[in-house]
Amino acid sequence: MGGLSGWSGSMLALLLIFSVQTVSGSGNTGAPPDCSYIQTFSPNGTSGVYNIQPEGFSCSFKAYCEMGANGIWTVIQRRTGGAVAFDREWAAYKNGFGFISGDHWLGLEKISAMTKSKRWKLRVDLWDFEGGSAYAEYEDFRVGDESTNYRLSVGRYRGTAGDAIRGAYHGLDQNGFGFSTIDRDNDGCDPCFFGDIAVESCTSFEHGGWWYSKCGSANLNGHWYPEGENIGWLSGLHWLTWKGPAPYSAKATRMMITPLLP
Ligand SMILES: [Ca+2]
Repeated sequence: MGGLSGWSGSMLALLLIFSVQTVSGSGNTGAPPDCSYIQTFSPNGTSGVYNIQPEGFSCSFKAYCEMGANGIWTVIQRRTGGAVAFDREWAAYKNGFGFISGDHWLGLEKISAMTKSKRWKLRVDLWDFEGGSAYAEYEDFRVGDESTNYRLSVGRYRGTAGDAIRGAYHGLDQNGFGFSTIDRDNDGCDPCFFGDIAVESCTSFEHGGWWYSKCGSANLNGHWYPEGENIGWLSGLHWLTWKGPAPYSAKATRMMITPLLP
C-alpha cells in the first residue's frame, strides 16, 4: 500500500503540476481534478499524496493516489489499525479526518464533488488476518450532495468479496440510502429488530459512519479489532458477503475511485 520510495516521484509530479498552474492561470490552483490525471503530469508516477481539486470545488486538497496495474485511483478510505478513531460526527465525515498517507476518511463533500460529473468506479479492497484478500468493484459509484444526506448510488458489481452493499440479506440494500453518523440518523430503523434486539440507531449498534440501511451488510468505518479479537463484533470492519455468518472484522480495508472509461 505505497512506500517511501515514491516521494521523489511525487515531488516531481507536484513540481510539474505547479508549473502547469503558472502557465494556465485559470484561477484554480492548477491541481488535477482527481488522481487519474496524475499520469498526464508524471507517466512514471508512484503511489503517494498529491494535491487534487475536483471541478467546482472551492480549494485543492491532499489525496492519496494509488497507481495500480488496473488504473490510477483516488483513495477515499483506508484502515490499517486502531490509531485513528472512526466514531465521529457528521461534520467530521463531511470534511474528512485522519492522515492521508495512513488511515483516513477523505470526506463526503469531496467525494460528492468528485463524483458529481462523469461516471466513476468504486473499488473496495479487504485484507484478512490469514494472508488473504478480496475485492468488490462497483460501476457508476456516486455520492449525492449534502441535501441528499450524501446518498449512495452504485451500479453493476463485480469482485470476489460479494456485493455487501446490496446485502447478504433481503431488504438491507444500502444502495440509494443516505449517510448516517452518531449525530445524524438516516438508517431506516425506527426501530429495527434483530431477533429480540430493537435497534434505533445503526451507528450506536455498529459504530462509525456509513450508508446504513436497517443496518445492512457492509460497514468499513466501525472499530478496528486486532487479530484474535476480530470475529463476532458487528461494530467491526465487516463485509458480510465476504466472511460469515459471524461478523469478521478485516485487518485492513481500502476504498478508492477512478473515472469509469466509456
Ligand atoms: Ca434510526
